[in-house]
Amino acid sequence: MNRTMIAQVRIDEPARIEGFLEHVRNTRYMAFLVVRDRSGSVQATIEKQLHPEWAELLDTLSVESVVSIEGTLRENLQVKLGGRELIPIKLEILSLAAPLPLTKDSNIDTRMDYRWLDLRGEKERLLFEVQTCLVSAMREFLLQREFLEIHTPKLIAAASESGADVFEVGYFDRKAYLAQSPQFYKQMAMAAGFERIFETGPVFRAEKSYTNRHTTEFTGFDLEFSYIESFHNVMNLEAEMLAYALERVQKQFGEAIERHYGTTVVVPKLPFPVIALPELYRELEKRYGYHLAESERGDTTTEAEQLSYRFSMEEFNHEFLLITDFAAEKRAFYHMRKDGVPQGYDLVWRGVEITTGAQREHRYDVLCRQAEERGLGEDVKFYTEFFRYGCPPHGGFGLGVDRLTMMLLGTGIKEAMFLFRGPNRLTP
Ligand code: AMO
Repeated sequence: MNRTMIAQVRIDEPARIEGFLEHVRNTRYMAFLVVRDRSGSVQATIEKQLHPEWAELLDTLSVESVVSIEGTLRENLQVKLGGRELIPIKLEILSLAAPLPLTKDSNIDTRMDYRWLDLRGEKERLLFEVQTCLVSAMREFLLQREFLEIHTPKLIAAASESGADVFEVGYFDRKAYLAQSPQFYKQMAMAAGFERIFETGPVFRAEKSYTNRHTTEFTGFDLEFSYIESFHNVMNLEAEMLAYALERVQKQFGEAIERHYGTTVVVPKLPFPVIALPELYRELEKRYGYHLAESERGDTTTEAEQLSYRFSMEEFNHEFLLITDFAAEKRAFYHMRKDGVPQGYDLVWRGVEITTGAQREHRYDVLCRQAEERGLGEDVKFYTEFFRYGCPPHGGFGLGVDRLTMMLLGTGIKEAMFLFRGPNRLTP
């Protein structure tokens, strides 16, 4: 008999189900087994005197073992789990579980040590259903607009964002680096005439940060497109894409997210509010007494990002805030500048940065000059070459998928990733 998903089993029809044992209650005359697969759970009810041959097996059964049960589903309104129970005629243990090292109250590090057990919960599974929905909606949005999906190398010859925070790896008899961003290659695709591309893939940062939003390896959702007039085209595309994806998530999972995570999914209104960084600092000081020395105001701080959520809600009734006009020395050398001001932005959602985007400098001479100012001349020569033989004006952004998921559900970054990587964590 073929396996049937638990949610598909029909009353009075024989079926075979397979799954984990969520709960075992073995009494003198009766045994109750709650079996869970990816579609749901059901109780199997065993009248022990009808199956003396299972006595020993039932005594050994432990929670989270994997079982296969054949039987017929009957209606029984006394059963709490959906008013139905499976009456087994065959019972087999496929894999016996050792006593569990994890409880509901285990701390986050123990949960990470046994992540595969932690992930068996309905709440944890939901997170990945939501993430799948989110990423596939973003992909769909871009495919509808004729973007190509590309896959760029993660082993590279030069640091892609800045010399600091880069992992060095042995590469035969020389050194290579793990990509801190697909930045160089998504721009190469513009020089190749692709016009519109995106990529979702691993991004590495050798940052010794121990916050709930930093990790040393994350999933980036990056895109780049040509023939833009300014970085406002980039901001608008991102806002539209996020509104599209969040609407999908709200429809499919809004209720479940509310129930499991206590967070409301709000479909953001378009356009997203925009504010220049100096103006934001003036507002934060005026409204909340947040003071920062003038010399520090070229970049956002963690506190400023957090406060900007309050500001954005009060001023615009919007969870998202686009921040522009950062100081040139705080931004990457490849950002286009206009009167010295980088033509880029950060997108902050519920007080945490989720994206950096910009129009790029596509003029070869200007780009080389900006690279040299940072002492990057030789290292990035392979990259500046992309702009020597004609390249359209272009821009794009990099969005952290883990940050996006975490802000959507209101978790920390460790829970929002399949497997977290940090300065102290390389396993499992
Ligand atoms: P940036 O360095 O801002 O920009 O990275 C883009 C986005 O990636 C996420 N992110 C992180 N997520 C988890 N842990 C980290 N340590 C971490 N660092 C960054 C954030 C961030 O907004 N090349 C540019 C993008 C571009 O201009 O296209 C870049 O990498 O969500």
